Amino acid sequence: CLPGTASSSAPITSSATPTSSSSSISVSSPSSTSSSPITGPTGACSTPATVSGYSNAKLPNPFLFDDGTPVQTAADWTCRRAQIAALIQGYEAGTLPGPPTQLTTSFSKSGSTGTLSITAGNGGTTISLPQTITYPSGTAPAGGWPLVIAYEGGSIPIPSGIATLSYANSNIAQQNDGTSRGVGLFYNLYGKTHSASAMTAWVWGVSRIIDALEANPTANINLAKIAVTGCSRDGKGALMAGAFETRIALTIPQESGSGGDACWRLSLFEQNSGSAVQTATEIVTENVWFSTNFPNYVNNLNSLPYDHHLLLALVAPRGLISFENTDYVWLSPLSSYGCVTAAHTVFTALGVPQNHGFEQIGGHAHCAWPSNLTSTLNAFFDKFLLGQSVSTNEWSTNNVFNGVPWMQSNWIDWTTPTLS
Ligand code: MCU
Repeated sequence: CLPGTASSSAPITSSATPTSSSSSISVSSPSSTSSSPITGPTGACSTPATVSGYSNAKLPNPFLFDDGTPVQTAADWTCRRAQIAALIQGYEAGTLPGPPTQLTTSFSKSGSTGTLSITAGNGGTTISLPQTITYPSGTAPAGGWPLVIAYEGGSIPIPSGIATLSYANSNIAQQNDGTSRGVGLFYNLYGKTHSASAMTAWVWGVSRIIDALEANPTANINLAKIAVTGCSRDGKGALMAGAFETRIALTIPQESGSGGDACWRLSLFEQNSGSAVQTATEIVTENVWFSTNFPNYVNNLNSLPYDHHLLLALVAPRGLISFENTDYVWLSPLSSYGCVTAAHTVFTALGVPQNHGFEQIGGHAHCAWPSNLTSTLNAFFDKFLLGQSVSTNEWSTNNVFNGVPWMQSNWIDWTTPTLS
């Protein structure tokens, strides 16, 4: 972690009557990234893992298909979104598997604590990834409790009336350093050499938690009101979960910086402009957040037919609010701002710019929550988890980019269509 890391979160207390349930299913459906057939401009939607010969120094246009034809409708976006998801897996994330061949789950509750047992099997090998849910007190709203899945517990204050699940993502895939490659429950199931990066393995785990919640209605979680959050490396991971798992209603990456909110091309520019930021060439040497394929591209970023604005755009039209911290140059403040600005064009094109927020300030330690942002955060919770009709037009930066100006026209060369 960066120097000065701290965290805080509001305690939640509750009590409830004991309940239990269980479910065991065998599944063979495809992953959440490649569900029912999608049609593209010429019929079937082609989703290659890579685009050969691609070269672009600017941020790639979200509104062009891989073959360069324009994205013009919301249905087109469904195909374009599938293309982007395939590209991100192909270049930097590795393959996100769908559900395992066997999934056995059960739920029991005692007081305010729910226990979700999850056993996943894949041709003989099984792993167990039990989860604990902490429930609010009182009577659940119609449809069940909203839930925040917080990577390693998260570092944001969670309002009352929301259940929480502290997700031990590092047990699913370890993230100590380069020696963590292939270590963790996910790799016990799929093998040490599976192409999924640690962050991709974490997404798989989040999806299994939601599978288990679906299979156990006695858990009483509102499946339409699930949020995910995490800070720093776990903020990068939370963004990946929101991007790939469409059952998540609200994604809250906190201080994710490079590898999260930031774009690879912009971080390199920021570094070349004299700021000591984290770049793609550095990040692949530090940890196992990206696939073993990504180092093949980090010295030729122009060849990437995507950048992280398109990872962020995978969340659209669902809720997304990113928080960044300009006190830490390593997080790439200019890159994060430019990248979310580029992603915002997709939310605008889909008619929901207010579903995408961004706040970037300093004055607090890395992953410490600045209380002056709580009202922004709560607006997103109110709208996406608590069923309230509130404004979420939350977008600001303190423009502390260490003397490097954000020159939008140098990076964004598209106009934003209306996709309807
Ligand atoms: C901001 O997230 C990371 C960063 O990418 C790493 O370079 C650094 O080592 O750790 C940060 C972090 O996770 O801090 C808690």
